Amino acid sequence: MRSMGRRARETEINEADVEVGGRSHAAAGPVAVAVALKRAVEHMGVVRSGRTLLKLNQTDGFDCQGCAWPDPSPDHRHTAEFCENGVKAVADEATRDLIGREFFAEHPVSELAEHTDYWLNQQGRVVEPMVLRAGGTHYEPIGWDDAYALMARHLRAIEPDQAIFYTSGKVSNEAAYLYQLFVRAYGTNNLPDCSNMCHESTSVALAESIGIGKGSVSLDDVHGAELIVIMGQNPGTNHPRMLSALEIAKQNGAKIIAVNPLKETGLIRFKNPQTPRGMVGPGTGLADLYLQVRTNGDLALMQAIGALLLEWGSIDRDFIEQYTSGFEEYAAALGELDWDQVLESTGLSRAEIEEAARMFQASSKTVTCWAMGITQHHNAVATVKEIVNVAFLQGNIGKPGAGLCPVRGHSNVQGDRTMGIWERVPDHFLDALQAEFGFDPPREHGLDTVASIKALNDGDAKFFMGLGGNFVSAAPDTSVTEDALRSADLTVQVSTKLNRSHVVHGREALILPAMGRSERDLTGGRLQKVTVEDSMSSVHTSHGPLKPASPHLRSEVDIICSLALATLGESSPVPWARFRSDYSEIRHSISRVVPGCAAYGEKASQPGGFVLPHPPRDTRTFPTDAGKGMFQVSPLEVLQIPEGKLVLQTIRSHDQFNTTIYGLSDRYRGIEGGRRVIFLHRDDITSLGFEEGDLVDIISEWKDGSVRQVPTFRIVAYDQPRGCAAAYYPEANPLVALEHTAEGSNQPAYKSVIVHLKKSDGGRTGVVHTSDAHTFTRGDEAKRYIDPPQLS
Ligand SMILES: Nc1nc2c(c(=O)[nH]1)N[C@H]1C(S)=C(S)[C@@H](COP(=O)(O)OP(=O)(O)OC[C@H]3O[C@@H](n4cnc5c(=O)[nH]c(N)nc54)[C@H](O)[C@@H]3O)O[C@H]1N2
Ligand SMILES: Nc1nc2c(c(=O)[nH]1)N[C@H]1C(S)=C(S)[C@@H](COP(=O)(O)OP(=O)(O)OC[C@H]3O[C@@H](n4cnc5c(=O)[nH]c(N)nc54)[C@H](O)[C@@H]3O)O[C@H]1N2
Ligand code: SF4
Ligand SMILES: [Mo]
Repeated sequence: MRSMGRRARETEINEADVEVGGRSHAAAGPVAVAVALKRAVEHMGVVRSGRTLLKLNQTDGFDCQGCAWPDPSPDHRHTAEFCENGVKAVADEATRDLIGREFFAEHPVSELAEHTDYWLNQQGRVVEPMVLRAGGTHYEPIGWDDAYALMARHLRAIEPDQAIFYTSGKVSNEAAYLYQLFVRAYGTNNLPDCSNMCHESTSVALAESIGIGKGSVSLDDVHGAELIVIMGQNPGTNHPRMLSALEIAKQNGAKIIAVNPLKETGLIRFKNPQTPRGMVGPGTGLADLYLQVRTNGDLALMQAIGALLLEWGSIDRDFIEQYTSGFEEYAAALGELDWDQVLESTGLSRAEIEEAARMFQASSKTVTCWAMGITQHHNAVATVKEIVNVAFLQGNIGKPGAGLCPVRGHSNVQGDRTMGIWERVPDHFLDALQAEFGFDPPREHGLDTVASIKALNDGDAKFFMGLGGNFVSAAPDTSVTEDALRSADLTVQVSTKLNRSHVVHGREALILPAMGRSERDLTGGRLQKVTVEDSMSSVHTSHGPLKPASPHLRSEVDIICSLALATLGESSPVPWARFRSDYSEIRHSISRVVPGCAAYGEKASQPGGFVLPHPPRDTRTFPTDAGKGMFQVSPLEVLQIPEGKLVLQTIRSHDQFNTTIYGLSDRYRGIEGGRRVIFLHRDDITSLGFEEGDLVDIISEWKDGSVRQVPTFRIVAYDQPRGCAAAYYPEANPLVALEHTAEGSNQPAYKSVIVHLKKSDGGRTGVVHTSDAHTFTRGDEAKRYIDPPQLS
């Protein structure tokens, strides 16, 4: 394989190199353009970069592999319709660095397992299917047919419910539709996905409150809003083009409230690289009010704002009467709101909360956006319901310029759910599958991500397949998740790049290399396209311009159909071979099975695609049991942080996409060259007896007496409320106990872990190998208890 020599591919993270500077004062601007171009050229070269980026997010091109933020309508698209992180995502996939059999022959799996996800990803695209035989030390090449036969043998030897089929949210609608179809035809609903770790709390809460688990706004609504509230989201890094939408809104007169414990540069000022004002001028100020809420204080904040709006009579009585139910109970509960608890939970002053409420009062069109800072807590479902309650109060659903805007993560995570990737898909969906194909899909609910890990560890599951993603690093409780994968008979990863889920494996393991979004898919001898859905329910087509990284790659559709044929045989009632050779056949079937998708292929192919129906947004119809928008009453529980402890949240740096670490520059927060840092309030550093720059181990303790520990994190002072702390994901994942999940959604509560710090013994500075990057001690007889909500 070609070793490019343009970049060192042998770089590990040497934490001794970490440099701490000041926070940036504006997001994007010329630096973002420079960084993006540098990364593109390093990975792809000049010509390939140009060819690829001109097709990114264009109607005749491919959908960005990055986040799920929507594209502007076709008549408003620029030639360069992407952001720094979109370029990084493309460059990471379209890299000319390749790894084949020589690489795997040179590196035993035990050696690969020593490396971080950062190093593994740098090695390049996997170019042929590889197998790790039982007891083997190295991955070896395997033919595609032999790989399918191996999987089929395993799948036939177990009960369908002993198999787990994970999906990550980059998978196209066509592949997602076929995957759930295969899994259900095989006989199980065990379809955990990254959404279980991402916006599950949103989906559960919205389904109960408004009858549909998706957001209710379009990009035009954001542009036209009078007030935009951004809660628990860091768009400058994770949804950078959202800043362009916010800029338009500001130019139209909108106000912005940011709710976030951390001062995030991307919520403060934006320098739009597409305008002179952004390149050389001051840029655009974003947040008019920045509420540095204490971690997990959002439920209390929304209750308080609701209470004030009620007190002031600033409510839309007609909307409440006509479209909602449960108002009396809600108003009664808020009438008894305990302001001491509100102030304790939020860490804000009453004046700050009143100022926010006045901004709600003054706005006739409010959009509320949120992401992981809301969904990854024990009470996340309740918090989302409070966001909806406030929207109901002011009638901010189903009118232009207003609505609910959960901002999704992966570029097609929402589409995958629409296509049936869901362990608890409703019966009407299964009925439609049955009518279309004539088999009886299983009706019992399947396992979500957390339950899958338990099932593997308990010996109730034996087979794990990941369609994309990096389950081992993304899931909580790294030790427990690693044990789970190791206990499987066969683990299969359909992947583009190497990651930790390939080196922590079952008794046998397969790596099946798939084509990426940027690549031309000629499966079945014709140019195939796929479709995706963004965070605002808009569906459109995507097809890549590049020659695939290797002739041995297969499309995800091809892999699923071939696996289905090998496992279920030719007598399967599903026309797998036909689907494989012509993806428009898949779209015909989607038209008949998936709600809202009539004439799917035709509509998706129009320039800009089409928007899926959303009854509350479109007609203020609420498909709940009562046919109304449901006010929901939830208790206010204050997250107690015991003396000497901190509440730790785990976040993304500016130079990663989830578990894929692109580089070591978290520019906006002033961190360069390393990742093992813990952000603390300056006064907490002192009161805990440390100094800035000290190396500490982070420890979490649980009710069952188990203890989790990650070594050598450097203390960095950062602007945030007292008692709060932040560290990067996935380095901090070993601290999150598997059972520490959100009530009602079972989503890991990655953003509220009670921890304490201990001075490091200094033994593991420098390069910290993943394999010794955490310790896990099981509880003994004498159980130690810590305060709720750190439950287990
Ligand atoms: N470049 C890049 N883009 C991405 C991703 C990536 O890794 N890199 N990941 C994609 C995916 S899958 C997702 S889900 C999204 C994630 O997008 P985000 O949700 O923006 O990602 P996080 O880094 O988890 O940041 C959460 C934010 O919530 C804040 N926060 C934490 N706890 C609380 C709280 O209790 N209350 C409030 N109000 N705020 C809180 C944090 O300070 C942080 O600013 O991004 C997507 N886009
Ligand atoms: N502590 C903590 N943990 C978290 C979070 C957090 O905020 N804090 N966030 C959670 C969230 S929101 C999410 S969404 C999950 C993410 O969990 P995942 O979606 O499982 O993880 P990713 O890192 O996005 O997956 C990256 C891998 O996907 C593969 N890949 C990339 N592109 C393609 C493709 O086109 N096709 C195929 N087949 N494979 C591809 C590559 O091999 C790459 O290594 O992590 C969760 N984990
Ligand atoms: S905002 Fe998201 S989808 Fe758009 S170019 Fe950037 S990473 Fe890609
Ligand atoms: Mo996500």
